[in-house]
Amino acid sequence: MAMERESFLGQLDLISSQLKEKLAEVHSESELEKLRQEYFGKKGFLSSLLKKLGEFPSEERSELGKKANFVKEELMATFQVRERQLRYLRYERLAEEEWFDVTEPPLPFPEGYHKKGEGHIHPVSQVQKELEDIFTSMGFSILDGPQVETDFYNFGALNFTEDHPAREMQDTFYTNDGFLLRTHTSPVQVRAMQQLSPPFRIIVPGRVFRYEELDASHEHTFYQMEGMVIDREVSVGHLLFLMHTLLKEIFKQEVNIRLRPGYFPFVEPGFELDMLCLLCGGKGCSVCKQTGYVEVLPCGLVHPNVLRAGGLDPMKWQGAAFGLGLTRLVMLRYKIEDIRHFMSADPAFLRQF
Ligand code: FA5
Repeated sequence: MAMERESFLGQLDLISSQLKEKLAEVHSESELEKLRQEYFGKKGFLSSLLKKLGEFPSEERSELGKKANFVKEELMATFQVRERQLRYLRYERLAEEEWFDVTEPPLPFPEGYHKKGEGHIHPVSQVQKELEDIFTSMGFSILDGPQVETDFYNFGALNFTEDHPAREMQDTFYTNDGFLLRTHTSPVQVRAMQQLSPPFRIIVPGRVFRYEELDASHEHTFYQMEGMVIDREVSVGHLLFLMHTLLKEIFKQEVNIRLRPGYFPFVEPGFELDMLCLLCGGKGCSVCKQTGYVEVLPCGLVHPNVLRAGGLDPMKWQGAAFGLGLTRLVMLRYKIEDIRHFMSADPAFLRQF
């Protein structure tokens, strides 16, 4: 016998409330997987009910179909939230179990790796440390953020809509369970806004990843340093002052810069700050792709949607942010002509710095 409209809606309601109750009671990922099969599997409660849609006349079918899909999507979203909570709890348990002794002395370097007394800090870490000193002297705090990120922090909260072509410029590596390797240090902008109370100034040095075609200036794994100022009134003037100071201090000389419009969904207006290539003095080489300038500092004023995602009211707070290509800056400073040297296992490369 064909199903009645009311009975269909009643069952949909029942399935929805039952599943929500059960979700709250599930305490392991394996129990959660069982529940997924029970409800969303081929013969699951929800899938079986949805199959019955075919028994309704077409005008009722489209109304009921819409309702059922809405409920299904809502349930799947609740499911995902629970899934993340359980995974997070598992990671927390792991972190507690897998502690190690940070005070243990390191193993000695292999024989012949470097001569006695020759060991030193990696060039990227050297420049990072100098930048940290410059910024902390200007009242900035240093923050860190996860390298394995969620789509929300890496893209969504930064005003990249689901299908926006700007996502293509930052393709990345995805894990099987829905995480990604962060493509920039900008996700920490939103994390900082959620955790600190404004006004504040932060820098975020860190490792980032991209699915890239490799060449002299592109690696799949490299370093960036984010900077962000949140205050009542922040202007492009503040941004320029900060960036000019930073470049002058790092290169210990006056630097020749140019500003041009740049597009990033999370700033408005957005700019690209380029610096005259110190490797070729502007004549053109492989690092500046024969243009004479190297882009070092994309920046802009924080977009109101990003302030909102961080829980701040754009009518009360303003922000400026920049994303320094740290590895490229190190290349300019030490006149390294190919970024791929950083990944080479040859200790002769690192001995030079
Ligand atoms: C960004 O990553 C933005 N998050 C920067 C930003 C922050 C803009 C805050 C506005 C406000 P972009 O994709 O251009 O932007 O990368 C930033 C810098 O990282 C580049 O200028 C460049 O110096 C460096 N970079 C980008 N891709 C690579 C790569 N594959 N290898 C090495 N360095 C890279």
